[in-house]
Amino acid sequence: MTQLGTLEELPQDYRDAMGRVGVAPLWPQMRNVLPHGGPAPVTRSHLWAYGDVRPLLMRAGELTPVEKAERRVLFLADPGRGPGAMQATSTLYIGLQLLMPGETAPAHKHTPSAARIVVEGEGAYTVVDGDKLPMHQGDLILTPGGCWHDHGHSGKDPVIWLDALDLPLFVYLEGSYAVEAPLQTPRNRLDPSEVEYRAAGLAPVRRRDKPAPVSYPMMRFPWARTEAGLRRLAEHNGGEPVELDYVNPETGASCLPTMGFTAMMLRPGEKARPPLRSSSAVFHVVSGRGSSIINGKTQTWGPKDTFSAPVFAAIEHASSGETPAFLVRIHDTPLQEKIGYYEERAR
Ligand code: GTQ
Repeated sequence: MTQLGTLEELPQDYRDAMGRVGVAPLWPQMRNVLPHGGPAPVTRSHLWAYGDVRPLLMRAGELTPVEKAERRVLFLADPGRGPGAMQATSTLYIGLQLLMPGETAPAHKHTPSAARIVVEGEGAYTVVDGDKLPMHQGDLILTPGGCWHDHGHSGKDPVIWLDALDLPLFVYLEGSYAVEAPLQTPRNRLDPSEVEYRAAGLAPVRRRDKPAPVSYPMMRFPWARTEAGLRRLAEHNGGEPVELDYVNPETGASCLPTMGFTAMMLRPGEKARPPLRSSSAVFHVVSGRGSSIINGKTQTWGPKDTFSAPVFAAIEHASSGETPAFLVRIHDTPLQEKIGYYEERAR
């Protein structure tokens, strides 16, 4: 590989002149922005143990009233980017949000898309574009970009959920902003996951003058059905890895434009070695225990823990114990496919 010239080799008066005009030479930085052979990820794999984060979140519940926070969230900061980085990987923002009984988080809509996975507690709900979505443990709830959403809690115990947003992408685009509104008055009806899309593979017949809502027909994926689907697949797929994609039930496409979600089951004692992927990922443990070796580093996980994997990470998951482990994988493959980039490499 040719050794390229450095900035220091250039005369100071030339460097000063470039600075005054607002230009800079590419060649000293060429290999930084176009490293040979493969990317040089900034993200470092990290595990956020629920037992470490939960007490801090509960303390936020005492220190900061929800009115002063709007969203009472501790976000997961990638150690590869230094303290306080508002991203868990290149494109994924992940936060843990606390709502106490009786509290509400006001309605807003924003350009980034969000999804939530319920971690703890019963009785909370999110209202998305007028539909009241109950939040049970493990449920995946979408709040796509541009959709109004507010949160409420009519239960007795604190509720905590995990937020995933494509916020870093929108910040990069200089396109991130929100609009506020009063709390929504929910429609008096069950959400489409309980009605129109109650059975997998079936969608209501539409009329020409009332076409299907193709962008976001279903905002809630109840965990009970996801887990049942995984368990059944595990019994009948010849021992292959068990992973289901959360898709738009009208189109089969990813359920959000830039972020993808899958539910994984590891049978007791099972090891899984996914291909190297150009997408980064965050894994959230719904239940079960195990460990994942990510680029040589072992992350040992249990229920409600969350851990990250950079792009092209070498990953090996293994469950431990007598029961299966269930994880949700959050990734940015849909974005990468849309820009004609997504790559997988065999190991
Ligand atoms: O619940 O609407 O973690 O707007 C970050 C931004 C949650 C939310 C976050 C948000 C929300």
